[in-house]
This record gives sequence, C-alpha cells and structure tokens, in this order.
Amino acid sequence: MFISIPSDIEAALLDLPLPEWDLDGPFLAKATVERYRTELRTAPKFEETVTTLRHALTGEGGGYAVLRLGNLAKALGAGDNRFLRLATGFAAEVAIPFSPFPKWPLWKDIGVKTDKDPGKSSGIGYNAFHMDLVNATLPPDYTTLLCVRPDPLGSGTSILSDAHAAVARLPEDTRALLAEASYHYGTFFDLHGVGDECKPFPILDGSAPGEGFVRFTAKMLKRSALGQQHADAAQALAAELVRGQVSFMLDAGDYLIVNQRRFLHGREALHSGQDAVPVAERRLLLQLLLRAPGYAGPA
Ligand SMILES: O=C(O)CCC(=O)C(=O)O
Ligand SMILES: [Fe+2]
Repeated sequence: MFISIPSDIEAALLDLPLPEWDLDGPFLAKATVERYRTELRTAPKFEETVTTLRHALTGEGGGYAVLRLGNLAKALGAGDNRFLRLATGFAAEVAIPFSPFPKWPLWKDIGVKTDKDPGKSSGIGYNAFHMDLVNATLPPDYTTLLCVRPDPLGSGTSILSDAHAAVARLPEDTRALLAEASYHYGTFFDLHGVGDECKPFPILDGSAPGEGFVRFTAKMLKRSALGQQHADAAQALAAELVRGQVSFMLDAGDYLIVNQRRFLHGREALHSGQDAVPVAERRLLLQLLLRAPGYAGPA
C-alpha cells in the first residue's frame, strides 16, 4: 500500500515551523505530539492523508503502508532534522513514537556494516522475516523504517508478509506446536517501554485467529537451540511467510510503517561489493518504533 502526498500538502508541510521534539522518558512528549498535530493540521488534506494511512495499517486485510515523502526529503534533505520532524509528526498520528534503546534518542540508524552477522539488522545478508523486539513482553505495536538512502548498488528489497494469513495456511498440529512456550531468541538488555524479557515464548499466544501478535522471527531457526518438532513447525511458518510475501524497493524518502500485530518484515540480501562503497554512501534507513495507546503505558 503506497500513499502519496498531494503536492499542495507537500508545499504547505515544507513551511511548517515544527520545533525540535522533546522526550518524556523513552516516549515522544505529549506536548510535542500536540504541537506537531496542531501545525500539521493546518496543511490542506492532512487529515485525509492520515485517515488513509490509518486505514491501510488497521483496516480489513491491511497491516503496512509506505508513505511517499520523497519530494519532502529532496527539498529538506532526507537525513535533515526538519525532514525527521515531519516524519515524526506523521508517525505520531498513527501511535506514540518511542525509543527502547538508551543509545538512540528516537530514531535509530540502520546502515550497512560488512563486519556484522550478515542476517541481523544492518548486516549485508538476507534479513529473514521477523518482528522487532520479538523477545519483549510488550513488543512495539508498529515498527517504521524511513529510507534516507537506498543501496547505490541497487539491492535491498524490503519483504512483507501477512503473519495471520501464513498461520492460517498451516496444519492444525503445526499450529499447536507454535502455541507452546518453546521458543526463544536473542538477548534482552537495557530496553525501555517494552516490558520484560519474554523467554521462552509461544509464537501463537492463544488469541482468536487473526488477532494478537505472531511472535516470530525466522532468525531463531539458525541462532536458537530449539527442539526438533518446534524447529520444524517454525520452519513451516517461515516457508509460508515467504510464500505469501510481497516485496518492493524503498526509495529515498519512502517511509514504511508496519503494524506488527498483522505483518512481519525483512529484507533481501544486499548485492556483494558493499565493502567498496564508502560508508557515507551506503544504504541508510532510520528506524522508529511506535506504541499504540491503550495496549500499554510506559513500562
Ligand atoms: O534493512 C532493512 O530493510 C530492514 C531492517 C530491519 O528490519 C531491522 O533492522 O530490524
Ligand atoms: Fe526489523
């Protein structure tokens, strides 16, 4: 679901005096949310755009959207703070922006590191289907990725898959295994606003079909010691996610927003030769996580 911004809104957005944001603990401060909202609403058709965006994320069959902010990125500079304030303003219309990572004030860099585990965030390999903060008791309701710079070598296709649709295609006995608290992944250290470590966890939490998180990362298949039956069930889910995937390339200024209660995300492997690309020219995304009000307050 791609959402473009009419050019008259773009022109109005460029002129808005959005101040620097303030934080309240890990969360974007309420005063900032209100100030940004007041400013953004002065742009013509802003509210229609937000309604379309919310519908794409939470309406029937929905779960992700790409807001095309490329013209604004071009005018302001994709990494410029004024552009980030606009993106933050759009995000705050969906849910409350926050940073669970003390190191990152709000937006987190996801660059390209050739010396990292290739399958993990900012690695160069296949980034398998996952939800962000899978091992937290309160994962972010939304994860968002703002593309500052696509890969100059032309790779880095984003992949998305409807998690509940994938689960629904699995046999009953596989789903029963996925509902057992027999899965674990990763470490959990110094994180804020996402509850406690969830270990071990069930992938399916007993919610009605189509509801709740599908608490899954295909990265666990290679990196967590799982019993054979549970590993096979997780592998079957990973295969269904791939079977149902959509893929597209993010361009500079594209803002991908994913409802983590509906869709899982990942990224195809980057082209070889990243070592030869100067760090300042490599693919760069900025990640921002969102908490839907009503599910949980500050932890
Ligand atoms: O690089 C990408 O496109 C996705 C990155 C991602 O999903 C992550 O770092 O959690
Ligand atoms: Fe991710």
